[in-house]
Amino acid sequence: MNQDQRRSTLAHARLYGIVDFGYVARSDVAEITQQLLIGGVDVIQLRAKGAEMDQIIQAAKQILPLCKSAGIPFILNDFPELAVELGADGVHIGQDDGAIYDVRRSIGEDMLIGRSTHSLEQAHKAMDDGADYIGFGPLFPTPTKAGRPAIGLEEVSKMETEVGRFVPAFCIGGIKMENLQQVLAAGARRCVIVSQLLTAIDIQKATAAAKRVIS
Ligand code: 3NM
Repeated sequence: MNQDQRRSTLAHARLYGIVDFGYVARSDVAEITQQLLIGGVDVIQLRAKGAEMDQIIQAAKQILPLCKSAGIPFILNDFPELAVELGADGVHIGQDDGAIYDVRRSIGEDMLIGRSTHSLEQAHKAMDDGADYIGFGPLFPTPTKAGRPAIGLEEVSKMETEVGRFVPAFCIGGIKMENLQQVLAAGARRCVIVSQLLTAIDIQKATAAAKRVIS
């Protein structure tokens, strides 16, 4: 995927899926990635907090070709240099992972940089600093990022108008089928859903159901 394809795929993306080691056994990485892709996720991230480097590399090498053949960007959480080495489409970084400018300098212009933001102010800053997309949340309390306070729905609409119109913004954190309509009604256009998809009995079906609502 070249730079233009990466950015245009992202511009059309609605549902962002994460292969999160907190829910996915190492042996199931390929199978679960496939289910998310068939279900209709538009972006896939590997999030492997606390994992050994060789496990991250092994998982990324399984996910990458699946994303490539689906025409979907593959984003690595953290580790910009590794993302380059692996040939990932982008890297996702948190608020504490340094300046976007420094990551851009190390990975170049072609790859995507996503930034987690937890307030309207941070969303503006990420856009101004050149993020290709942002995460915005957590909207609701979530076991996937335990301890981080929920920001609620109040700022979603303003964030979409002021930032999301220019830089794809994915709402995240505690989003489920049960509250998805409410999140969209608050102004969200794109979402990340992690635990509800990964703990579903039928991941493909759950993903397709969420995609239908969000599209
Ligand atoms: N980042 P779930 S919330 C990985 O707000 C992550 O930056 C967040 O998982 C943020 O869909 C979150 O299970 C967890 O709540 C999302």
